[in-house]
Amino acid sequence: TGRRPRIFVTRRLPETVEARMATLFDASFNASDSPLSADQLVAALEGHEVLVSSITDRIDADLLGRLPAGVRLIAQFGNGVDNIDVEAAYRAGLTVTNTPSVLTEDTADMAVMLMLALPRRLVEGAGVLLGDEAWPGWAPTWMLGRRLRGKSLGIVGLGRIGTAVAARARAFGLSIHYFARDRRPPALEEMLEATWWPDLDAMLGAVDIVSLHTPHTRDTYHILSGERLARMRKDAYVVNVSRPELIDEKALVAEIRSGHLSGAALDVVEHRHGINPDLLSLARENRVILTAHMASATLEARVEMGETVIVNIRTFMDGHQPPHRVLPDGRR
Ligand code: 8YV
Repeated sequence: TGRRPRIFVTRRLPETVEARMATLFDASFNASDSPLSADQLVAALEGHEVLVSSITDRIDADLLGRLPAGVRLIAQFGNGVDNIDVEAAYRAGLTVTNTPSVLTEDTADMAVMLMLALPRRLVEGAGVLLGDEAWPGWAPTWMLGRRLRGKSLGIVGLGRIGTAVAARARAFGLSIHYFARDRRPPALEEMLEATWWPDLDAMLGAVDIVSLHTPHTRDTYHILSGERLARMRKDAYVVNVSRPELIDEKALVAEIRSGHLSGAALDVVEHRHGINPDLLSLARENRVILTAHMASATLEARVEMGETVIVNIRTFMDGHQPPHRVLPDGRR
């Protein structure tokens, strides 16, 4: 049925995804392993209708204003779309889609993995046998961490991923608390035995672990501000597999340094101007675990993300509402 959609893909994707895209579409790829600059992206999009973007593409109002007129769809390979000015895209008549759901379980696994790794000193323990000094062997007070069972978990944002984290955390004996603007359905609360806190400050003072599962928006920037981190319980932990912008990193470092917080496990950190050296020092001292934005990095998730991008493109190009359209706040 007619011409094949002309798509441009900004990053290399798993082989099977690229192959399917090349079969279904008139597809061009950025063949390098690095993101493109704004100028390169604008030039590359000439003659294309669809931009397949990733978190490493900054699609702001300025770039949107410079896009070739034929571009009609921005199909993000990813769940979060905070790299895209969705409001400006909407006003420019462009459709934006994302790939939710398929990465939920893997991302939740990563959050729980970090939640376990931190108090049980996994990274530190794994390093001991590889160190320069010979391991002296077991002792009764060797490598003592803290028990997870019986602690309380405060989830910020009980959406798809937050819910999947809660379900796992229950199996580890954590009690579930959540902050969200709107209370979630009673059936979900009952299933998770979850307690709703309409006031984030109040929840922060009541839980042992805080895990962030909310997108980065204007409203959530530094949602864990210095003031809020100071409100957390002594010896509490922070886990973040969402976006670095949710935490005031400097304040987090200070709260760990002062001995108020026990530590943090972060899959996402600010790195545009290099990673905060104080955060790296804390990681070297094993008070912080830093991983390299890999919560959805399974082959399965990345292939399914690619397939979701394909479905979004096909339905849109066939003139239908794509299944995962992203609208600006307050629009339907
Ligand atoms: C991706 C993510 O690695 O989907 C997201 O929001 O952070 C990750 O799953 C990345 O965003 C790909 O664009």
